[in-house]
Amino acid sequence: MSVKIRSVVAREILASDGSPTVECRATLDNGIIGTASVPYGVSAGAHEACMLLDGNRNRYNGKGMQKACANVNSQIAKKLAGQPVENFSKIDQLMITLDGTPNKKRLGGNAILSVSLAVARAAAASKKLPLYTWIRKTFGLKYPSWSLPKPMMVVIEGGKHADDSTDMQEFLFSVHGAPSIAEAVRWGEESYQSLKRVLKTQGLNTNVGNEGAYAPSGLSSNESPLALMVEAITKAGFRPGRDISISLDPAASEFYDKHSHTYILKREGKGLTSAQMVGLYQEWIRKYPILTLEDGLAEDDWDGWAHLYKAIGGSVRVIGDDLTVTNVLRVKKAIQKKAINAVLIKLNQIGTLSETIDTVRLGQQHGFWQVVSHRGGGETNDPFLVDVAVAVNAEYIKVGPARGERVAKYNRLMAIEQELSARPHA
Ligand code: 2PG
Ligand code: MG
Repeated sequence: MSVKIRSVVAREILASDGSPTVECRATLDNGIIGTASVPYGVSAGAHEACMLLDGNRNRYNGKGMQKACANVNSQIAKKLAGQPVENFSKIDQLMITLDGTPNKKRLGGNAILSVSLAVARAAAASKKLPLYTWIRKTFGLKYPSWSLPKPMMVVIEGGKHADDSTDMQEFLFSVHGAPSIAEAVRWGEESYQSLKRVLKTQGLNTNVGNEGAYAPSGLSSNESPLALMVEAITKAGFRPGRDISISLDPAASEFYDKHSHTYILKREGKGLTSAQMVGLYQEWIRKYPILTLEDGLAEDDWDGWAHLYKAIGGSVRVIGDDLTVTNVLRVKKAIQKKAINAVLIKLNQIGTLSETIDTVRLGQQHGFWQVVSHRGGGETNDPFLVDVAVAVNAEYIKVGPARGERVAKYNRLMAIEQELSARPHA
């Protein structure tokens, strides 16, 4: 007998920056309940699914999400009541069709995703399966075994995520040499703490930005974090490049000037062309143990990306984030342009679980790494992204390293590791 959706109810909750976001509770006709919430980004890409905001300046500076909640509680609730949860893709498809726009701007990507995730969680609970197992089964994903995602931790942040820090948004530790995930998390966190001591020794402050990473003011250049990070890894007792490497997410769309077609690096007082940016990254890759480069160029600088990939794709993973926005159409274009060999995955960039899995599948068919990511601005304590990353054997999760809403993800990942070691054939 199939299990059907009885109701979906959305409400505003607060995200990590103190502005509202959407939480949905899905109830099935067997009484099982699933709850999930959606995050949002501060440096969101222009091609992401629409986050529907109320726009009422008298409430949360226009950032309320009552309209998105109302769309769930009226139109979506009506459409989904009585739908069997076994056919999960149909549920997402019904919402996509009901919305009827290419970027979900009528009902809101935030409204639709909250329902997609809450129903998924209820469906998994109803089958008495861990969420990650349910996702793997439901989408017919076949892998020889479980291979857990490793931690990619933001340790210095700037750009839109902090004031008076680097122009580039994120400098990260990617931990790949550890014997287990719990150990990898420890190595990453100890290196993050070690970086604090290194910064203090240099007379730099250790205030943190949106994602719990240090955001020291007064850094002399965008390159300066790299040497500090290598020192921190070494002083923590690990081998740079062997145990822990460096990842970069400049989020270059944020400092690209469309009029002059240059990338404005205020720290250096310079404007660089796309080709000069590629040259800069090549130089850094020669000097530091860099594993991945995400959004090294702006989201529509396609020719620049092709050039970038040609120059460095043989030695590092070139990740699309704002470029590809977890969207099959954008990933297809990136494949055709030979622009990337890795994809950042953010559920709210596309707005349903099914479409997220489609994007992962396409990337994996091309041998691309999958990095499932938190959002910089408004995260919640919901660790849903971790279950997705586990279900698809993603190479990394980009999260953290500190603040409750971030460590919730690592705590979930470590719990899954324990669970799977107890029953590896789950
Ligand atoms: C990014 C993210 C997450 P935001 O660019 O990868 O770190 O930032 O959520 O602000 O877009
Ligand atoms: Mg990014």
